[in-house]
Amino acid sequence: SSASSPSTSPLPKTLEILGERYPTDDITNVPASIISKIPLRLHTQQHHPLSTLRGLIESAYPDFAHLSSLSPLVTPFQNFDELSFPADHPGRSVTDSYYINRDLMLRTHTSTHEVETFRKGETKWLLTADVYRRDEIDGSHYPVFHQVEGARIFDANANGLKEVEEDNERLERLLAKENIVIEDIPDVSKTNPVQEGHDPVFSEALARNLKLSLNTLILRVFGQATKGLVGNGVGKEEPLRVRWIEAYFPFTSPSFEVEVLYQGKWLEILGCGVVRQATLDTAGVQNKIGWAFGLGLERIAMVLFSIPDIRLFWSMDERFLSQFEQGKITSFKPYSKYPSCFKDVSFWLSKDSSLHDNDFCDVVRDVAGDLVEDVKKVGLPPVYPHHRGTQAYSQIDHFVHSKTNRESNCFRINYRSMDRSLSNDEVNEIQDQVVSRLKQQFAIEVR
Ligand code: FA5
Ligand code: MG
Repeated sequence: SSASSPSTSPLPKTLEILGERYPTDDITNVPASIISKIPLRLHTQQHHPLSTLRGLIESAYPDFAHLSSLSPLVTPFQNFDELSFPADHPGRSVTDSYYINRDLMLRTHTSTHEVETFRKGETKWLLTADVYRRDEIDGSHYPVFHQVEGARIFDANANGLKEVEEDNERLERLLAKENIVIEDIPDVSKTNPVQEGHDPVFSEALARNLKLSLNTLILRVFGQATKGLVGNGVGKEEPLRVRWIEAYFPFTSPSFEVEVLYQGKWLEILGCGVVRQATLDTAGVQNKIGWAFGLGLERIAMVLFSIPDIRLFWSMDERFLSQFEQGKITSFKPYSKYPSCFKDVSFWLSKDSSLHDNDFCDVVRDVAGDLVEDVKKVGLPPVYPHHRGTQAYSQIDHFVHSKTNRESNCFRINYRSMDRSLSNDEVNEIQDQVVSRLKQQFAIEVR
């Protein structure tokens, strides 16, 4: 990987994505560095850890449809409205999501495809895809990551309920034999309620089915790791610990998140719940009722394959790629760490202009690509030591100058390649490009 060439005009009239041209407009915010990731589809690349993990998850649901080829270009209507997101939900904001234009965006989650998949008549399905979110820069966040959506729907009648209850008994029996400790919570509660119009008995049975199904999946995925395939997980005799937590999603109720204890840390791996009936109604399957989950692949793959930095998934370096074999969970052996190079950018932001942290990070990523390891806001510049510790300036990463009403910001960029040593000249050149892009795109005055 290397830095992209200096960008000229930050906003062309059209953007080419997967061979098609799309017009830009006043809310376009998807940078070239993100567009270049769209064709890669890591979850389908043979030998890639994300592909192996996808296969492992699919093998736990052999009788489900396995989908993985849907375009990431979706309408905000599909991504949000069809899933009952309120009009003012923060996820819709240009600071959180990537927009091609007002009518087209990059999906922020695989739930985007629930309606169309149910509409096709699928009743048991998994869907794996790349998803896009604007976010901070560090070892565990990347603006592109991968999710697996899973869903199962049943006839909303006595036969359907019987099917769920029988499946629950089967799964209970199966799990009883396994070395797993589950911290459970009620299937429904006042704060995590049955949907209006749902039979409480059916809804509870569905929530149980969802939990049992996912506990079984987790056992398969993490149990694999504990059965000696990798030696650094929980010990062979230690039980696998799973914890269920109450959650909220606009498109499910009741809703849950699941965490797994791995190497002494609780790891959030998925969100799920009983599908909102509005979703199924929109999809034309009003007579069905069911559950869905959405699971993030990177976090699980990082612990299963001992991958220390989320950027490594995007590495083209043979020293990374050649370590993995399709279908096998093996520990990554890091090659040597190259030195960091820290550079600060301090600037004034005039009061009537704005620059979100995510805007800053996107500029850095666009210029530096994967040569940036992390970006942190740093404390007050030493020229104003008297501001330290006072109430108004207790937030150390930025402050407003009392006379000129301008805001001061300071970010520290950590440049480090995963593949080689960076020269000082090279980093200085990248840093210069970052600064000039910032000046070009935002009303800032570099200090
Ligand atoms: C969702 O995306 C929901 N669509 C999940 C869902 C599906 C709920 C179906 C109900 C029914 P959330 O934003 O919490 O929820 O993300 C789900 C999972 O994706 C998280 O548990 C985590 O494993 C992963 N994830 C989320 N954000 C990131 C990130 N920035 N980097 C890596 N993984 C992430
Ligand atoms: Mg979450």
